Amino acid sequence: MKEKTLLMVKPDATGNGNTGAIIRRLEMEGFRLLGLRSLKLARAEAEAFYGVHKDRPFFPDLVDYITSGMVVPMVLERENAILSLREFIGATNPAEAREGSIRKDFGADIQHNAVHSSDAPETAVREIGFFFTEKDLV
Ligand code: FUP
Repeated sequence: MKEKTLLMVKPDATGNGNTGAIIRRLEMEGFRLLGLRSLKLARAEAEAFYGVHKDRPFFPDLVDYITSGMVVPMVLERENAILSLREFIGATNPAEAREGSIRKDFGADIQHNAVHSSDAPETAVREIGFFFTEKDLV
């Protein structure tokens, strides 16, 4: 079944000039780009986006980091997009990520890990809706 998911290029990767290379890999892997933005998140927006982590010790640092520069959220469509994209980006910590994965090749550490992607169907709907409306998606 075709699914939509959200991938967000994070400030370490946009700052290092890796946005284009990451999008290229996604397209080569068969993910079709339906929508794309670039923006800097306000603190309240970042706190809402990562609300599920609000009681975790790393939350303040995560919000500081994700608001420190440009992010590039995008909607991607493919068969089994949510799980296959999670597999393609690799483990949260780049040091543990699969060889050839996006986080292995473009991430530096568990915070500066290049990209975010939705982890389940409900999360994908929520995260797509956070950045895009239906008419943004071709
Ligand atoms: P993921 O779903 O792979 O993005 O990872 P999580 O939802 O577990 O974590 C969300 C983000 O919190 C990660 F991308 C990076 C950050 N994080 C930390 O900075 N430190 C940690 O110990 C765990 C996560």
